[in-house]
Amino acid sequence: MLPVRMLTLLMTLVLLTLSMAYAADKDEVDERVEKAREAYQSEMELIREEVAKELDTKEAAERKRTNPDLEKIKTIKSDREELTADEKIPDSISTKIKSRINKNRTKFINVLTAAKNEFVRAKLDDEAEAIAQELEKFKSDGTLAKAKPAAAPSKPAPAKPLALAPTKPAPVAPAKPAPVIPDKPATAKQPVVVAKAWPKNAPPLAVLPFDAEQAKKHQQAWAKYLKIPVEYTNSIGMKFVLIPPGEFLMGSTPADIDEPLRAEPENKQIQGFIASELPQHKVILTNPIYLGVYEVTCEEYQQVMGTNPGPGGTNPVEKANWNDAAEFCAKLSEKEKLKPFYSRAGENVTRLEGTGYRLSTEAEWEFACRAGTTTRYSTGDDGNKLAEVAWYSDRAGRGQPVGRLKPNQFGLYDMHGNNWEWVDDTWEPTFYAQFENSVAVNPSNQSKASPSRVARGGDWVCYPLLCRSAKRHAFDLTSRYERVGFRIALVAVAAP
Ligand SMILES: [Ca+2]
Repeated sequence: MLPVRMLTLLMTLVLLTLSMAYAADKDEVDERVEKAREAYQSEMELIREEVAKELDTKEAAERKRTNPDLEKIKTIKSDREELTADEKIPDSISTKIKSRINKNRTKFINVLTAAKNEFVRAKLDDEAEAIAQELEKFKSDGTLAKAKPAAAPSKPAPAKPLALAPTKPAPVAPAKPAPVIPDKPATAKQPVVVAKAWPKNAPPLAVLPFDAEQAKKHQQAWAKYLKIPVEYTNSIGMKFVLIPPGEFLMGSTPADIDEPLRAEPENKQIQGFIASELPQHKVILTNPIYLGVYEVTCEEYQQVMGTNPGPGGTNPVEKANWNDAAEFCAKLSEKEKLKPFYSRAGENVTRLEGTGYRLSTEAEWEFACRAGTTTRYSTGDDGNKLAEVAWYSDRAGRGQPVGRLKPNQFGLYDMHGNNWEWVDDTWEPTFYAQFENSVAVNPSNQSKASPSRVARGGDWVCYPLLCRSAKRHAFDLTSRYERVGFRIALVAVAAP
């Protein structure tokens, strides 16, 4: 036995070593953050030069016309002046520049988020808090903390062109300015919609967590209330279950993504996807929906589209791009005399907002996947238990026919693994940031700013951490990938 004094000495030594290690880390993290600030600012300077060039070209082109529009020239000139004097980026800039600004912001936000997480892990509470505040401030008005005076923006926020938030806050969940730049800020769709107010006699929302029995009760209560069945089979034999309106925490906490991040020390792209699960935020879904019990199969795809990208049978369809999925929904809606939700022309898809089939929103998908659970997977936190419900880690050598394993508590199969599933939302890595301090009601990102769409659930090759309920991924919407398919939804309407 070591004498108590020796033990105390040892403990002190260990603690001293640990705190020295953290101190060293702190300097390194501080340096990284400072570098990120500088990189952000110098990129913004380059971007402003590009914007200036764009405006000059625009003005010159307008002047060259036979009947130059004097009003237009005036607007361009005033945009140019604001850019020079106030560093305001006008909203008329090209999508290319917008996407460059978004990328720059995202990059900076990711560095700050990672730094905050490191400070939290090292228990450097003050530092973590300072970074959290800087993040908050940057997201809301673009201000950098501790920025070098020379390069700092002279005015805090180019609020007009950068804000996504509605000028009048939405009645239910006023959105904070989003860290993404929409195509047309003034007319862009709000990411938050007004909650449908259900009458007092409507069943309660399905609030997480709940068990299998309660999940059934929620489904039955809403089916009874709407006078519709819990299970529904459509004209071509596709099965659906009723997903009740509900409330849950979407996304992940910094602690939740600690292990997933450590599993990918080298892959910055995957790290970015994982970091996009932050911040965890409250979501309320007010629409009951019917969601496909299975991923759309090759047979079903063949029936509706007349072609089959493979592999065939009751395997989930793969190599369907996002536009193909939207077209499938539109064609099936027409077949069933429902007003289509999407319309496709070539590689352009328009949302018609009809009541027909659509992809679920990202929030609807995660709520349905969790099916009452707040754990990593719908089977708990243990990756080994995932085998009860999912094909993953290449254990079957390829994707499997749908519905071979156990369903989740709502009765949905293959939500984790088998094939990735397209959802309706446009991919923006910082989409969740706007909901950090507010409730997201029926959130749905319909911005056109990004050419990527979100996919969920992981595929049969992914290891468990990539199949988590909160895991987000994105693919180019016009590309066809081996292990990416989809599942469809239909808004459930009360029987007359
Ligand atoms: Ca799946």
